Amino acid sequence: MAEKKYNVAVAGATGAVGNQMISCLEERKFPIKSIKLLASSRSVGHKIDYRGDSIDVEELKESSFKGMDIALFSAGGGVSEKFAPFAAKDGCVVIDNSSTWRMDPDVPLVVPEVNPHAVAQYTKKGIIANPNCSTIQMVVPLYPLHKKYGIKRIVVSTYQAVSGTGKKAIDELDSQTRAILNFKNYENKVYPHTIAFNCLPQIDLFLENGYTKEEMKMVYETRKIFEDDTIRVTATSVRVPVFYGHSESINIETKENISAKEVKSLLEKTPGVKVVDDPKNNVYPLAIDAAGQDLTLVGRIRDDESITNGINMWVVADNIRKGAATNAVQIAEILAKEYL
Ligand code: 25A
Ligand code: L14
Repeated sequence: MAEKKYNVAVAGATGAVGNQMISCLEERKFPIKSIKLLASSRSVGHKIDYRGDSIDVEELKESSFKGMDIALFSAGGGVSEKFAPFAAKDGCVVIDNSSTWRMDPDVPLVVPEVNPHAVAQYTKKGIIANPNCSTIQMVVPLYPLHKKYGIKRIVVSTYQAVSGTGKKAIDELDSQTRAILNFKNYENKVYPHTIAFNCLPQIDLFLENGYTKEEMKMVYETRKIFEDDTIRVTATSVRVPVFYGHSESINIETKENISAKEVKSLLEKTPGVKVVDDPKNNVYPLAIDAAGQDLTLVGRIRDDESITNGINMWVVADNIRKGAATNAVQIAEILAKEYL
């Protein structure tokens, strides 16, 4: 039987994540009948290559999704809020990368290595949410540990690349770095402070409780993906002058007896994870190695000697690929294979 093929739209096609979504569809040979590339009116006139064809970028409109089967959205929260319902109404299933729909009880929040079964809930609103980049790379290695040892508490600090904010932030780190090295003047346009040669303990806006939205996303999204509201999570999110690849220092406390040795051997068998942990030879996960590939790298796996059942680890992934585009395309693969 011939393989079924799909009409796929990408909304936000000219952005950092949208571009990567197009490449992932191509790399993973997603069965595409036709592809529609959508962005704001500013991008009309641009062309993007897809499998050797040069495709015109069209303006995103309410009527853009007629006849489409799947739409991958990464054009910001406001665009998703406004346009995803129009796509769903026209029978086009939305896989949305923004934070808008993630905590909606009628929208599944999916990491394919963890809760692929949740995709089935797409029928409620016609929307599936892609989690936050920092959450995705944390839950991929922690899920098998949670199943086996029962995680009580997670303490995480992130070291996040500028590409998470989009193209304009990539340009800002580049231009500030050049300006500073050449004793030139520069402005802070994207972030409230200089990001070049600096670390900013703020990602997204501050909330009433003193945490940032990014930090609280890690708390709520982890509980939803693990389908366990008892798990305690506390996060500190930091922006660092890195272009691609988020790093995370993760500490967990478990109910059952756990050891670094067992964690290492369990993670060596975990799909989507690569253990990179040979400290004697200075081998551990690095952002520049994680960038450009799809695995979540885990290293520096150590017993937390301050408590009975605790582990420390260092986890790194490409925030634009596994943290956004690859995860979205993996969801599309499950949707196409099992449900459409
Ligand atoms: O609200 P959120 O969820 O927090 O998301 C905020 C932003 O974060 C990125 C993404 O930025 C998003 O806009 N993002 C979201 N989730 C992410 C994740 N998980 C994530 N990044 C990483 N990880 P981006 O820059 O990567 O992508 C922006 C894309 O969205 C399109 N877009 C914006 N508004 C739109 C729209 N498309 C349709 N309708 C709208 N109303 C945007 O297209 C891009 O594809 P564009 O046409 O606006 O931009 C194309 C070119 O124009 C330049 N440009 C951007 N803004 C301006 C501009 N030029 C002049 N003036 C401007 N104001 C850009 O340089 C781009 O090349
Ligand atoms: O997906 O790094 O909720 O500035 C919003 C902030 C993605 C990262 C999300 C950043 C995040 C982004």
